[in-house]
Amino acid sequence: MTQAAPRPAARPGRNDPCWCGSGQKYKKCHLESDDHGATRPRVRLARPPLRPGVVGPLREVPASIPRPDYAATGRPKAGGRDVRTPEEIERLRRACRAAARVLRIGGAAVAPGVTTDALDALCHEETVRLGGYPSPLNYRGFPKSICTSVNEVICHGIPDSRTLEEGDLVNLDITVFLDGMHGDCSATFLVGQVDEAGQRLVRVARECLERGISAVRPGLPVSAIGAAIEPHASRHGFGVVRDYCGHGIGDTFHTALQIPHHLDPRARRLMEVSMTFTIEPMITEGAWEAGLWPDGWTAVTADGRRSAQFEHTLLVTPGGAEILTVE
Ligand code: EYF
Ligand code: CO
Ligand code: CO
Repeated sequence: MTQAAPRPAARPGRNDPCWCGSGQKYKKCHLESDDHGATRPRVRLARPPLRPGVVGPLREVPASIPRPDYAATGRPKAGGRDVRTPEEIERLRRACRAAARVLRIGGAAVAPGVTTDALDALCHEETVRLGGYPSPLNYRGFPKSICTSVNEVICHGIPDSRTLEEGDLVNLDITVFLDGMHGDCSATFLVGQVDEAGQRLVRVARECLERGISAVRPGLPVSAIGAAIEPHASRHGFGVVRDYCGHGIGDTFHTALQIPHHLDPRARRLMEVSMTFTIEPMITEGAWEAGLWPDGWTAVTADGRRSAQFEHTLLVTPGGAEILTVE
């Protein structure tokens, strides 16, 4: 792994090259995220900022495996219903079970010295072995089969040549398209020995997902989910990312339904029996504000502190929620 360029004490001018070495002008690159961070007290980070590695070529999926509509073009069709038929739910169950299995296998391979690209290869192979298509691959042009989000990366980290280091946090986000349905789950793993604060962040992120799931009930607005999550994160001094939400899921990867993880009273859509969506809170050690790497995919915390996330695909039942992304 190459060392990240440190943020300089004095900021570059708007039209100067960015401090991160991207080659872009500062105003097009880190100016906005530096501004977010500047609204809060600066903390000295225990580690250098993460820097992108080399991204390998697109992986092949055998022609015999059914693909989602965007596999060739990168452009998914818009829309998709949020309430599913019993037959659709059975197919979604199978996709979700496969995703949970791939996540378990990928997670077991997390260790210092392993590249995120090797985790991508492993998860890709297992997905294909199960007869599935790795949903992220070419979804809106995404170049890899899973997302690997390390330390300050909130989500959509691209697997690359960087090796995991002792003390890192890494989220593996797996979505499998199988039987015409997408099953989506993620978990954050500790790489070797992680400091107490990192362990607490991961524990609280898992608890936030659990609290969100417990708030699912037909007849309640989806805002009940964020209302259950945000106070738990706040109690621990953690932030809840607002720019990325849970989503309706089924025969499309993302329907129009959004599930905020913070308290957002505008999220008035009522939960209904047989609705399917994800809950995937991203919990930060510090500021909830996000920035974007110049690659256009990788979402990072604006202040460079760590983020952790867990995700399940859920079915709304008469009594609450059933977790579909289990083996
Ligand atoms: C162009 C992507 C598009 N989006 C969402 C596309 O729901 C997800 N995880 O739980 C999820 C996973 C992926 C995803 C993988 C690729 N994409 C990412 C980032 C920016 C973007 O805009
Ligand atoms: Co996911
Ligand atoms: Co998702």
